[in-house]
Amino acid sequence: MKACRGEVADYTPVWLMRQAGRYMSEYRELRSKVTFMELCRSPELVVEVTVHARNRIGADAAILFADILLIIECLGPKLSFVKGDGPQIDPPLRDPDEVAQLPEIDVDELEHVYAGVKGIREALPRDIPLIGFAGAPFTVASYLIEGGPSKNFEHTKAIMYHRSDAWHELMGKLARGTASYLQRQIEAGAQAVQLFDSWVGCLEPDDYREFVMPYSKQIFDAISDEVPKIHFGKGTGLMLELIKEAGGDVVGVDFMTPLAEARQRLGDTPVQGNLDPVLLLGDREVLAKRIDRVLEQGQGQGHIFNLGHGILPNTPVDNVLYLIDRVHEVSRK
Ligand code: 1CP
Repeated sequence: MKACRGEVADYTPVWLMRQAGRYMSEYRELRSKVTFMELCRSPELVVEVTVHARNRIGADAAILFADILLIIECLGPKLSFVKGDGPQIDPPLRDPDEVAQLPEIDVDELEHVYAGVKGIREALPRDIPLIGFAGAPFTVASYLIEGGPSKNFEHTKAIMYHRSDAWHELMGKLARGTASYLQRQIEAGAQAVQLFDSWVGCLEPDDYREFVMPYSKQIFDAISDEVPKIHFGKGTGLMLELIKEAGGDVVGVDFMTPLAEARQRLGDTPVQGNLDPVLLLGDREVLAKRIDRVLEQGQGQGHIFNLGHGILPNTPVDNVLYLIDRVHEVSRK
């Protein structure tokens, strides 16, 4: 929490994006018994997965077990996760004329998420903050429109470039719903929130400014000032200043952007990142050097250590434990 505010902390705090799930055998065992959606809809299981993962690795924060795509069901389409293929949204929103018929997002439908937040807060050690999260409008819109993961975002960009009326209406709807969703997580006990704009790096900065920034900004402006907000996007090296301008107290930096450069360009704004998650798959000696380099470039004060994108499914848990210990040891004053 101190690092989020840019204050001096005893050591550089560390958590890992996607730390709560897929690389842990305990998680995979649980998932062999329930579907991903069943897991997400069960506050008891959400508490178990979130708290277990944080305690197992000793991270300085927990991140809620949920998914950025849960909010899509509030708009009507059905969300499912198919083994090997990732998320599927059915039906995808391909016809821009259908945007006007989409309902306003009612975040009461995500009551189970807030129940999970409340339960996690009660089960976590008192000094470990809980991070709530949501997907940013661009990234969520891309899944809604494409129907699943995408490489070129062609349907998404078709609406954005050619039917900007429908695009702006959709983004407005997502922004209002996402702001309420995050606010409800905060009211339930989330002590920080992160907005994931994972795929926004597929846009040119001027397009970001025109088609995306107003909506991410609307979210940050609408939610409580009392908790720190982290704003992350991958591939954002050319638009860090715009990400900061859109809002949030901390800018998440991906692994392709030199952290020292991010610090220099962002001034006093705290940063989070940015070890390449692939380094956790390999040799400890190389890993150690790279951890130290991130710490050095992060410059201590106002730096939250993290990966530059989510942890990969085949990461050995032992390497995660090593990473967290090393960050603490090397950075401790
Ligand atoms: O893993 C955790 O720490 C638990 C919480 C969590 C978070 C923060 C999950 C559970 N998903 C997310 C965020 C999320 N979901 C993002 C933003 C972070 C990022 O960029 O990685 C994105 C893009 C998604 C969408 C999503 N959900 C994908 C990616 C698809 C693609 O386009 O490549 C996938 C595979 C999922 C499913 C999912 N979500 C979470 C888990 C543990 C899983 C695996 C599903 C399973 O258990 O079978």
